[in-house]
Amino acid sequence: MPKARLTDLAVFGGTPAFGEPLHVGRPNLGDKDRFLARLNDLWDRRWLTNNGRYVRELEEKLTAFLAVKHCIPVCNATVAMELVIRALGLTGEVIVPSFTFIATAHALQWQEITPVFCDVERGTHNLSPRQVRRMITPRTSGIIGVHVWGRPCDVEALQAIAQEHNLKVLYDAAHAFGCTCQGQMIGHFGEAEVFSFHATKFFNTFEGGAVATNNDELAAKIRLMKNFGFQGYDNVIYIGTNGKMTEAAAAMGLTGLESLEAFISVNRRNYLAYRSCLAGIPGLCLVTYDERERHNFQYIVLELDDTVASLNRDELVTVLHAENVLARRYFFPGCHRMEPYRSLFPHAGLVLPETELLAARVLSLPNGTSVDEPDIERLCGIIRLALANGPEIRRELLAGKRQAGKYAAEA
Ligand code: T4K
Repeated sequence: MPKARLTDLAVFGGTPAFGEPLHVGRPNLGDKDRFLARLNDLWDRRWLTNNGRYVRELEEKLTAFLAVKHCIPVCNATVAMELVIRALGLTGEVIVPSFTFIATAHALQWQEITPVFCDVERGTHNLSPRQVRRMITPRTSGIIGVHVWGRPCDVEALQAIAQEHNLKVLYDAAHAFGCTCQGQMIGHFGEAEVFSFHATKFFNTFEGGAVATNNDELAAKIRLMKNFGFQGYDNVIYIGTNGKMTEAAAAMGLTGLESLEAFISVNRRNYLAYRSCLAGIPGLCLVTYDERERHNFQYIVLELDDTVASLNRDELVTVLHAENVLARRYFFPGCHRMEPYRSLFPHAGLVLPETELLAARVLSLPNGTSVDEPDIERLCGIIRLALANGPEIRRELLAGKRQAGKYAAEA
């Protein structure tokens, strides 16, 4: 039954709309039997990792899918970024958005390179080329653009800035597998692009990632570096780490690739259902995807402008969580407000007004193959009901907080 009255809402004591939590980031799974057959096979062959048959097959398929020269599977996107940053010889300062997952900044700081947080554009949520120019210093060696929600950065403008200042550009394409930019698959831009195949991503290998590049020399370095620098038995010719993908992960990837188009079509169907169910709510807007490009439609991202809407983002998230809809505040509060960056750069927020605004307004809703249209209708009905009754809900939430405070004081 759709919720119609205020008292139906769980924050007012009603029964939660969903018996089981509805997560953001539930994995998309391919054909179980195909996956288990691959597991049986690798088990029988006793080949579990170290560039085995499935990793090589996955590499071939990814390279063909993206039509790039190299797409090298690795254990996760964070290590992939660390490898590329090191292989490119980045030093000093690298310009990155703060409106990203913390891994983008950590991949630099881990190697004692300073992430210089740059503001994003409100419309695209991506690095603002105009602001990038302002952050360049004599110590800058590179720029990391993040294709947030799979929507491409302004790759032309970033490339032009890089050329002008002799900087290297690489992209964190963690969200952007299967997406295009000006008709070209993401994977072709900058010196290299890094994908995440984490369980929560549109396409997953449990944990995993890949480095895509058209640069042969860079690819050769990455291949060495992800396997401790080994060239053949007993011969280490370069510094390295362990960035290898396992055979079980590659088996998952090969299985997922077979269902890729099905994942996209479910995501797109869901996205369109959200779009029609949420149309016309004052102060609420759903992030859009450019119709001329290919997208994976994985991210259902809302921006709630509380100067217009009757509730702010955090109040709406509280209402949804009470209903067992575990909406997420990606990327709150912004990397610059997390450690160690908060202590290192306590005033970074002063030059990040758009980042701060977005971090306060944005929320992500569930998508993928574990969500269907009736779920979406029910979920959007709650959002509509909540935003139509903002003042009453705000009062109730405040009263609840006061109660919680009172009990805590008594305890
Ligand atoms: N760059 C960007 C822009 C990124 O977004 C990410 C990762 C990276 C780089 C780094 O990529 P990797 O090194 O991870 O390959 C999650 C993911 O762990 C992370 O990969 C992702 N971005 C980030 C946006 O989201 P958390 O800490 O929010 O994850 P967690 O554990 O809260 O999981 C999210 C939800 O997914 C849960 O509510 C439950 C559901 N879930 C999760 C897993 C793992 C499942 O239903 N099943 C599962 O197996 O970071």
